[in-house]
Amino acid sequence: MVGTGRWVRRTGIGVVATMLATTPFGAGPARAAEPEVRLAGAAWLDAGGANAAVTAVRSAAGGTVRNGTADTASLTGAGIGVALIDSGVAPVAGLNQPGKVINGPDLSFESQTPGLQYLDTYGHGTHMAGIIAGSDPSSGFQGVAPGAHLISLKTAAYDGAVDVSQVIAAIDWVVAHRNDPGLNIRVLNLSFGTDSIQPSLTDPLSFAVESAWKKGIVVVTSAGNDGAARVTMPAANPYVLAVGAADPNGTDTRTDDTIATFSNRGTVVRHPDLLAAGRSLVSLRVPGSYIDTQYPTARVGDNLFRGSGTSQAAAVVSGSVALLLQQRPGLTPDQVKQLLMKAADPLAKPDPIGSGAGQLDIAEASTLIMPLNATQVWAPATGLGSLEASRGTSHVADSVSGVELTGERDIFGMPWVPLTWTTAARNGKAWTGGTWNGSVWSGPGFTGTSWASSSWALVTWTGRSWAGRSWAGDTWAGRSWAGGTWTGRSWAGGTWAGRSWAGRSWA
Ligand SMILES: [Ca+2]
Ligand SMILES: [Ca+2]
Repeated sequence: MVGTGRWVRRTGIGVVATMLATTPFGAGPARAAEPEVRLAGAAWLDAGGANAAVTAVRSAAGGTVRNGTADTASLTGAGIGVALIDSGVAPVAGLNQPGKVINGPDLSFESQTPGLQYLDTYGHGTHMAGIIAGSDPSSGFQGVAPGAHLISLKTAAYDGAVDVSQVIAAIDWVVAHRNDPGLNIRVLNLSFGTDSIQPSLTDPLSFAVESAWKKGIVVVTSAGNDGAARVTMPAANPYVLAVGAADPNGTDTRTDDTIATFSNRGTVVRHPDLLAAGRSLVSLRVPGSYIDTQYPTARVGDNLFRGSGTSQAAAVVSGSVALLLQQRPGLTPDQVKQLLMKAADPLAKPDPIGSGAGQLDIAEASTLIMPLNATQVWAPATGLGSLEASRGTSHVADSVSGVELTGERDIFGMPWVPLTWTTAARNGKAWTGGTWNGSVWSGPGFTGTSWASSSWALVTWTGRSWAGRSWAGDTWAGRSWAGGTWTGRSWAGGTWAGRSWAGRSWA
């Protein structure tokens, strides 16, 4: 049903090897044999059974939130919308209840394939969604904010093919629709990063997340999984939350916690703001998805899946922010950032660069008084830099012609005009109905709980039509993801490891 040759990576590097052992920076640690994780205690680390993740990820956030003198379990993130720009969300148990997931426009290459729209053929987005807001009464699985709702923006196809222009369009949509009826988007989880070395002051992706932040959306980004002395883009933007991964080392106590080996350290100038648990987190599985078939040993029971990465760490933070915002809806993004950093627990072995303020402690953050002066005063981004530079080394390619999408143009081949875009995006007006950057990307509005799709009438950057046989027949390949950007890099998925697997598909 999914992934049968429609989207194929042709990097020339084995996908598994790419995911586990190579890094675009050449300095990261090989993570090929992620050891079997068998842990006592720490339920979120190793479920060991269908019910073991029950409180699970909430514990990873640093304890149960205290809400004044009220019941400590009273905060669930209810009423808070968390936008998730990722590979879509599958309607698996825990995410399929009415109102849990609202689909924004499907901006991925799979949007033109009926039956795949909005769905998560990769498996990554669903894993994030489960950590942030999953809630399955039948199994007991709960994410950090089980009462929050998700707004899913699918941008990546099953093999991870995605262009930066698609991600920017999705961010712009979130800003434009944050206050639509029923959405109340206060948080944006973006477990995505390129190896752009363009300064954050000029990088368009950096500008996009900064614009969202300044419109009141807490943007949570992952620092990257290369163990490198840098953070990926857009975590490089100084306003947003850059999240690194902590390794709980198999125990609930934090005294033995360290920075995960794969977590990017950054520099004195820009490094993770804080860490959250990011090793071997258990969340919801998408049977038959790309990661499910590629990493079957990561399965935990039938419904759960284990994953590591700064992606997962970011998702833990996003859920936690939803809890804080339910408790104190008036908090600004700057105030949220300061509360989280003030409450964070320094590691036993201090590392102020790589670990930032320390490890997320949502329980303490919920008790701190609202900061009076939390305003960040970084130089504002201009966004006037290069779209091509924002891609770093990641490019999608037409598998028939081999033509890569490069240069100052989007997936439709439309020219990128920085001043026009920044003027509109800054004000949340980069979208007009279903049109973005001069092309029709989606339908004009919601139909039920999903934003309507639209046929992509225009041609691609190679001049061929999106529609028809060529599209459905393995047209696009992520062959130029030489840096392994998607597989554990762009989406910061990190390592997927685990035990046995019995084949199963989902439909
Ligand atoms: Ca520990
Ligand atoms: Ca603390």
